[in-house]
Amino acid sequence: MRRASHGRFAWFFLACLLAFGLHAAEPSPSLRVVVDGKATVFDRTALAALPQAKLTAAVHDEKPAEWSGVALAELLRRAGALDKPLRGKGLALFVRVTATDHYQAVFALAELDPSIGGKTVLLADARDGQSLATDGPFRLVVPDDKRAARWVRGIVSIEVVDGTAQ
Ligand SMILES: Nc1nc2c(c(=O)[nH]1)N[C@H]1C(S)=C(S)[C@@H](COP(=O)(O)O)O[C@H]1N2
Ligand SMILES: [Mo]
Repeated sequence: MRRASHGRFAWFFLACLLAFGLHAAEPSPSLRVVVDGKATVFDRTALAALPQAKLTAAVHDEKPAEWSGVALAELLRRAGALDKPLRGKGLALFVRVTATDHYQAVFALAELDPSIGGKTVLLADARDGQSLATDGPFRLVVPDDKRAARWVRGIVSIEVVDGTAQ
């Protein structure tokens, strides 16, 4: 009798340990930003520490929503790109955004450089004050594009790629 209840306790203890271990091992949603081959990982906490931006925009004919997050140019700056106006070979750099479903879209880094294109591209983590669910945790919002094709959902990485060719 005694032994049985000890046994049950041991199983319960092991189950708790396993549940805790699995929970601790579950990665917090994050994205990789790669500049000059160097990766910086941003999770929600790291992104929340960057200057926050908001804008109102709609996908297709949907009701406009308020999107909030971090300007893509600012994120790239924190990861080591766009620290100064692009010149020379920098004008052939591009930014490749990759999603969980392997969807990919690119922007010229010059499009995003505030001294050149100054295009508004937001890395959003919330819509109307709510965290993004299936579209997230991070997606792009590109209000000046005519179609929402580059509003990449479920972003896993953002890489600055050298597009120069001889
Ligand atoms: N990861 C991922 N993002 C994506 C797509 C996709 O297939 N996969 N489709 C794009 C296209 S073509 C459009 S029009 C918008 C649609 O955004 P919505 O799902 O919020 O309507 O998402 C864009 N982002
Ligand atoms: Mo689309």
